[in-house]
Amino acid sequence: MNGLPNPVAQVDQAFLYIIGISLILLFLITSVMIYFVIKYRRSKHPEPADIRGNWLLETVWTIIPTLIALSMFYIGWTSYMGLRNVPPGAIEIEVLGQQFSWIFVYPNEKETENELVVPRGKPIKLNVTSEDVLHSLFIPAFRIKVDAVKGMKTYAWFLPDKVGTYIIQCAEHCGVGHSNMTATLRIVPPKEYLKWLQEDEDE
Ligand SMILES: [Cu+2]
Repeated sequence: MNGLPNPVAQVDQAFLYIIGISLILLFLITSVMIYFVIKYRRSKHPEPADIRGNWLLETVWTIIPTLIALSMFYIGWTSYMGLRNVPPGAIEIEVLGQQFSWIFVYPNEKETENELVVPRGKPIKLNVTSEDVLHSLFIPAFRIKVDAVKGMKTYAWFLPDKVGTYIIQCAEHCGVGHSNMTATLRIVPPKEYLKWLQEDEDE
C-alpha cells in the first residue's frame, strides 16, 4: 500500500525461508542417515573405513553450510531493518506499559487505556516505555515485539493496511496480572480516526 515497504511480508519471508531450509536439511540428513545405517550395517561391513584428509569433501561441507547460514543472516537482517527503519511521515503515538495495562497517548494528548486506534494507510510509530517493571508490547499481526523499559524509550512501527481489530498482549512476565495485560488495536478509515481523535475521552 502507498508503495511503502511492509515488514510483515519481509518477516514472513525470512521465517518461511529458514523453515524451508530446515525442512530440506532434515529430510536430506535423515534419508542419508537411514540409507547409511542400512548399507553399512555391521553384518555387511564389519570393519569401518577411516576417512581422513578428503579436502574436496571438507571444502564442500564447509562452504555450502556457510553460504546457507549467510543467506539466512541476510534475509533476517533485511527484514529486521524493515522493522527498525520508520518511513517518514509516520504518526507518533506514545505507549506506556504499567502493571497491568497499556496507555496510549496520541499527538493531540488524547489518552486511551487498552485500546489503540489508528487510521488505515499511514505508518504508525509507537514510542514505548514503562511506568514500572519490564513489559513487552506484542502485536503479532504486525510482527512487533518490543520491550517496554522504565527510563528508556524503545520504538516500533507498523503499516495498518487493513481495517479491523487485532490483539495486543504484554509478552514479558510482569507480575500477577500479566496475563490480563491485553489491549486491542483498532484500525479505522482515516476520516473516522480524525473524528474519533477529536472526541472527548470515551472511557
Ligand atoms: Cu506487562
